[in-house]
Amino acid sequence: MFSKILIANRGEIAIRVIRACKELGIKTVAVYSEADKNSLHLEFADEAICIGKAQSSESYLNISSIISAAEITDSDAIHPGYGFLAENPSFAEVCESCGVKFIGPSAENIRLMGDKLRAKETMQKANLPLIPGTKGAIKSKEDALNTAKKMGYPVILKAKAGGGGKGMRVCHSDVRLVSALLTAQSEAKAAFGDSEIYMEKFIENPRHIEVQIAADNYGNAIYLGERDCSIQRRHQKIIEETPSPAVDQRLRKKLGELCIKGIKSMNYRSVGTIEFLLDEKGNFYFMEMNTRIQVEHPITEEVTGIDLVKLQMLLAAGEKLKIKQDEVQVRGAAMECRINAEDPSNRFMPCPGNIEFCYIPGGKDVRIDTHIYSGYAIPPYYDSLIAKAITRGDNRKEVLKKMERVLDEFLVEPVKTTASFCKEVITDPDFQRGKYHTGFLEKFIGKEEE
Ligand code: MV4
Repeated sequence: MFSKILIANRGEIAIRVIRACKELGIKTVAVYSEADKNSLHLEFADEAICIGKAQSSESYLNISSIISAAEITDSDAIHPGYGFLAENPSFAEVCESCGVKFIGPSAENIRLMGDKLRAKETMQKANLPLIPGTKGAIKSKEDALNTAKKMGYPVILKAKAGGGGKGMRVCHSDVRLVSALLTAQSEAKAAFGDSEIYMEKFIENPRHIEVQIAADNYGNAIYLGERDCSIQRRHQKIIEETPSPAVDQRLRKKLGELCIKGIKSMNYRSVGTIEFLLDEKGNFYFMEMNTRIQVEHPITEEVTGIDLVKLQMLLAAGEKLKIKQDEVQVRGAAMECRINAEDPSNRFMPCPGNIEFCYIPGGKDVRIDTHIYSGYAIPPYYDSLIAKAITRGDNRKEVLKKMERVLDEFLVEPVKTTASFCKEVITDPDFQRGKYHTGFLEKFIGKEEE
């Protein structure tokens, strides 16, 4: 096992990773930007190194600063958290060539899944059903029009190098398609340095279901149930839960076993997530794979009892999976509400600034992953997630009741947060019945322009 891990991240996930290290007896190195000098991850780590200016391009995304910090501190591995460098195959390669273990899958696997078309092709070969769509990138506007005609509207344009909704466009007619293609291409070029766009049939009102998997170096792989991540706003998840109200034992097994085939076919070795769309008829389709630990991983931990961050580290260190599929048990239910420093009454405008007072709720079966404290100033440079409220229980009803209570108790003064909005969503009668899909939030906040 590693003796010292550098955490190349900030906020709640840096703290989450440090906790796992401490419990495994591993020393920790925090890195931080000038804007994060009062952050708790520095306090909790054994060592802390400033890696640059507030802008993430000059700190948390600066590969050479991070590698230098690892070398100076004699760290033997780097945990990238989520976001920033977590799915950057070049970073994973640089780590390996500097003799520092990247805690995640191989650079080759990250690169393969980062190309959304090659990812689909890989999973199709392993028998996963795909959303009908183009095999390659769209070559011209004529190509786009012909393909849409064959496929039938509505269609969706997606960036080959994309994921998570950036550069996506839904089209209902020829008139819109040509201009949508041009905008999608330039957005993709700006965001990913790659303008290639592919087309899929647009699935209306699907649920977003993702399966957690883990695999070792020795051909062993397990799935750890699913998460329903359909409650999103502008492709940002707000509420996630497990099990999904739309997935029964049979579907869970089917999805899980297909995921195992998929990851075995690419010799995947780490934890990871495979995303599916589930349509109104119960058909499901592979969408993409995430090779990182995800924001919402705690709900899976709460129902399986497995610490996914520790597992990720053990797998990176070359250890064997100790648990077999028939020993993975999903018990009860869990939910996560993301508390963002945003104003729900003003188009979710980020509200960074000073927290004069905060109260973090607790109690039985409540878990709050956060980096905030009374007196902490939320910097304006990074994403607005300030806490994750996680509840668990024997069943969904208990989880919901507990979450309501937790959201009421969550106090962050005078900063505006999404806690009250999350409460409105979870107390909605349709949500309470588990009847929701990816378009659900439109009902609350109206259709917003891209
Ligand atoms: C789709 C889709 C429907 N059909 N693909 C959203 C994030 C990214 N991972 C892919 N996403 C979607 N892909 C096909 N073929 C629906 C979504 C989607 C979505 C689309 C438009 C507006 C909001 C959405 C919320 C969740 C998922």
